[in-house]
Amino acid sequence: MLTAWIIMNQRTNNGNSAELKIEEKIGRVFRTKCQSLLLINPLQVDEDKIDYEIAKRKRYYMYPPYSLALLSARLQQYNYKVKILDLNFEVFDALHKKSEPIDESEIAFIWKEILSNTLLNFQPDMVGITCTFTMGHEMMLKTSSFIKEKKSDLPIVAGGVHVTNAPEIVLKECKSIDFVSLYESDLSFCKMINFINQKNSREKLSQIGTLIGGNYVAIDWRTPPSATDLNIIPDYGELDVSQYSNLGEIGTFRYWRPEDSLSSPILSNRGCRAKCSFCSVANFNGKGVRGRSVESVVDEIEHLSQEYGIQHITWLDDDLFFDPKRTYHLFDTIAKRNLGITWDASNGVIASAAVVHPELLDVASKSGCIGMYFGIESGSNQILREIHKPSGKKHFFQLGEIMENYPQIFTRGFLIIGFPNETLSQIKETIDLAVTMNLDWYTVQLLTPLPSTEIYNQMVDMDLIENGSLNTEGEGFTMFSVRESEKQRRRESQNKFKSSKLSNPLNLDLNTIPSKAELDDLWLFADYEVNYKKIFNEYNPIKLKKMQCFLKDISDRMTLEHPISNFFLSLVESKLGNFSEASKRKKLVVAYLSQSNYWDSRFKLLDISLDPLQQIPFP
Ligand code: B12
Ligand code: SF4
Repeated sequence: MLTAWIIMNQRTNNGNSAELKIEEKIGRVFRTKCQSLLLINPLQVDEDKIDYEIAKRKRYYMYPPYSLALLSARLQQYNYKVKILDLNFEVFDALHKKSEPIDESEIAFIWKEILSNTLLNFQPDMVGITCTFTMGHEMMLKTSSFIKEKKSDLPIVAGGVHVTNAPEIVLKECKSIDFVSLYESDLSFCKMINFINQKNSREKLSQIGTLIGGNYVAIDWRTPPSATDLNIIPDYGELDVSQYSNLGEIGTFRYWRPEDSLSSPILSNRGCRAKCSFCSVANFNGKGVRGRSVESVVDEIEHLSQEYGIQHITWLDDDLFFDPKRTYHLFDTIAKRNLGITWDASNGVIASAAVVHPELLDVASKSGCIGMYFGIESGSNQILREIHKPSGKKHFFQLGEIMENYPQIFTRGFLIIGFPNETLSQIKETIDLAVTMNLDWYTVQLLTPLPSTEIYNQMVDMDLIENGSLNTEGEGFTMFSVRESEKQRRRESQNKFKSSKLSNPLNLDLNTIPSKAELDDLWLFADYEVNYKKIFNEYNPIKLKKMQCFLKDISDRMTLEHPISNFFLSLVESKLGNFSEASKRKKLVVAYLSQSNYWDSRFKLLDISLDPLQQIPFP
């Protein structure tokens, strides 16, 4: 099967015939005018994968649907009636109110009932459905099919990053979806609705895909919003944005901001200056970066604070530090307007941008920055070149030094292992780099080949993944359905009582290209090397305080019964002089190890001795 983005490029000269065909299909699907629109955010996790205990610990992401609120604000400018239904919020809200675990069928019952009632009461003329993540594919399909079962003639349009990256797969696997709205749809979707209502000519249609006679047809020329078009504040309608952070995670620095502070996302820039081979942003947003006006962004923060009591914001930007003057002005205005908010850059800042303009870090810290991720990915120059990373090792080393000046900012780095043909020696370079940079924590991930990216095509050519497939299941390179730490926990529960013959994969021949199974094992060892090992020699009280907050979050909320995090938490507590807490954690470590062969063998392989805890008395 040809991949969707190739087809779309081929069709660029074919605009007119595609337009005519799509016009004709719009006429068939939309039989009446389209005045009221229901915009739906489906459940973000498959019904059968939701774990009641994990949900109760607020471990799932819980972002208000920013894209739908933006579309709503814009559609209302044309006097359309819009309602946003966030089924993800509704399910987790219901789940949090339950005192007993609920199963897959009950979860399905919750969202289906709410959706049925909304269809009945709101009586929309069409439904728009969003899907950002490939992992959301199944639930988008189920939600659309359910709508068509209820109302077979109700038109459905799907949009979002995943839909754009794999439009043909989406339409072929889900016949209930009539059209896909491609790329940034701020303007194009309104034009489509205006066309349906005979307020636009056909020539204005853009970024629409559909199946006609089983073949994928698209109008692929784009009308992306300009920087000025972006100056619009999302309208969440009846959604209570203040409730989201009570149900799950927004951003990744929950443990380092004031407890229970209300949080919300915000977007200031669209696009990224770079074009990393594993990332789909350049394909989606096109070349370059467009920034909203500083006033518009700060007005939105003020609105969030006054309307919903938001105290913390998470930037959705891909390239937050683009245009140093504007960025400086933005952070400076936030600081001067005294909005009393904190913020984090969970998505990652380009390391070279921060190193070349350290004044941005200064003003960031004055404007309330408490957490920053940096995209590092690899410590191998060769891999950094191959993936077109906009920063090199020299930037990363410098960054590590500069960030020592901002101890109040929790610094994190993204690392990837498992690039095509990546050797163990290159993986070790990544580990060494991370250790030298000494950021507070690193997220180590196995490479995920996303449709529409350069690396996806390379891996297809190398027969590592199947072309045209979402690669969401199976033993090969798969999309992340759970985080790596959760994957390890699953392996642990399956192997708790088995004696393990594992050897430390870091001791393999340095020229080895680890298999997928070896990478799964390597993850734990790499995670240990870059994150935990350094704690033995850490005595800086601020660093220890950061570790205390983070390790508590891992041990008590993120993954329970984790002897490694509890071991190091015990060590940190004793270094901070909190001996009773240290001994409580020590007791847990001993208990967890005695219950699990899996952990016992890993402790031995990682060479973790309980000796440093000997001085701590048992409670
Ligand atoms: C913020 C963000 C996050 C946040 C969460 C955001 C959220 N809402 O849940 C966090 C930090 C948690 C996150 C995590 C991850 N992310 Co992320 N993330 C993003 C980011 C930077 C911005 C998304 C965003 O909100 N954009 C702003 C809004 C306004 O844009 P939008 O949603 O695209 O909406 C526009 C259009 O799509 C369209 N549209 C959208 N919906 C609809 C609906 C209709 C009806 C219509 C007509 C139009 C339409 O119109 C909107 C206006 O133009 C994107 C990159 C990007 N630029 O897209 C990556 C991105 C989405 N993430 C990505 C990845 C890989 C991940 C992770 C898997 C990383 C990891 N390995 O752990 C995790 C998975 C999270 C999970 N669900 O389990 C990939 C997704 C690829 C994919 N196909 O799955 C992206 C594209 C980045 C990349 N590397 O290529 N992410
Ligand atoms: S710098 Fe980040 S957002 Fe930009 S292309 Fe690379 S991975 Fe994507």
